[in-house]
Amino acid sequence: MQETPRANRLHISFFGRTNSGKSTLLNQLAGQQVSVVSDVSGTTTDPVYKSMELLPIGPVVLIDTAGLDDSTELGELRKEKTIEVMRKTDLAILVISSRCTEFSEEKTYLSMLEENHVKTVCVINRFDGDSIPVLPFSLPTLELNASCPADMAKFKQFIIQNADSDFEIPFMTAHLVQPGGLVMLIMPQDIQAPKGRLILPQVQITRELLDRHCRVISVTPDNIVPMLEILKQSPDLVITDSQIFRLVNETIPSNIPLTSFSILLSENKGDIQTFLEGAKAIRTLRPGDKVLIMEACTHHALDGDIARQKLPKLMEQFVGGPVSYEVHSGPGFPQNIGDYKLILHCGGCMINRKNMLSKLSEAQQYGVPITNFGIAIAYMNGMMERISY
Ligand SMILES: Nc1nc2c(ncn2[C@@H]2O[C@H](COP(=O)(O)OP(=O)(O)O)[C@@H](O)[C@H]2O)c(=O)[nH]1
Ligand SMILES: [Mg+2]
Repeated sequence: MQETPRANRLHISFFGRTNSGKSTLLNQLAGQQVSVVSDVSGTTTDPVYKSMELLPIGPVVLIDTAGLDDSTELGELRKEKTIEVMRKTDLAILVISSRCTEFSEEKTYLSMLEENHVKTVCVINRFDGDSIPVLPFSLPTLELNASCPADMAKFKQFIIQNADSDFEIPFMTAHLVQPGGLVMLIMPQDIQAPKGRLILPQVQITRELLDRHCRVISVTPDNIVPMLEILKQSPDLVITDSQIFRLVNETIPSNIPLTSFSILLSENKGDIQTFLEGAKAIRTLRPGDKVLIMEACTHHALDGDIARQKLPKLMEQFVGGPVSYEVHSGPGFPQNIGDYKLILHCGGCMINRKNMLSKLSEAQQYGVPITNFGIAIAYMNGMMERISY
């Protein structure tokens, strides 16, 4: 856990036809051979990821993609992968070779990028001795020679200028507790907790609170009461795993502000208003309605799994009969999302903000309400008035 999680890095992706010099450019920028460079079209197949520090932006991840003009059987699959990458991209770099004489392919890229609301800049890769083509679209553009190390300083500067200056990951707790405040974290280390480490939201929130000079105490649920008894003051804020919201609600005095890791994360990853609105749709569910339970990453499900057992059980009690739920893991939604009455999404600690926002807008486009696990649990336990967000 020493590395900045990929989800908190600015995602910079390279798009463009095969042999335009994308991989060469990425390798030069990263200062190492990350992506295979070759003049055989379609050498880069799966997207290639390289994390690095790009100061003053900070931690970034560079993503190399395959060209869309690859006509092999795998072409269609690559297109899907390309779209998947676009949906998490904060800054797209469209690489155009100076040898290019017509720009239909580039226009296809641009319309796909626009559709996915991706900020885009152009690089014209000047192959030796070539003149520079005139582009039929206007975007911030840099000319360079991808195989020339001396051009990399210009390229870095170009990226820095065009990266969103507001990319800073905002604090999740600033509106709930002041520096110096006392915060109690309730973190069950049950069988689902990974062996020997804390999960990402717990690590991130702890780190943020320490950065903000709060005083942090962590307990498992059995130690809530003993800890409260020895404290000379009440905590200014309690942050719990949302799976035990109900128990914590019964244990923590009602005058102490209470929230959960996933609720704090949803402010940071996406748009909490959309999730709060989405939660209201739970009330309209009827037995048999289709509900999509969406996990961003795959993990081995254990007994008591939140997505497969806890949430379905809670929903069944709330709705008054079993709903027809489907669990889907992975970066994107399944094909048929219009069929669902509701989407319950995990906290999304492993995906970046851009990725979550893309999903919210896709759900919105299909008119399907979406909320996240923590808010759904709070809602079904009648705790919406009780929680702070
Ligand atoms: N002469 C020259 N060759 C380049 C330049 N950039 C890339 N190449 C070559 O063009 C071919 C394709 O480059 P690559 O980076 O793999 O392109 P990609 O398919 O867009 O990733 C390779 O043989 C590179 O060595 C350049 O600026 N000048
Ligand atoms: Mg390549």
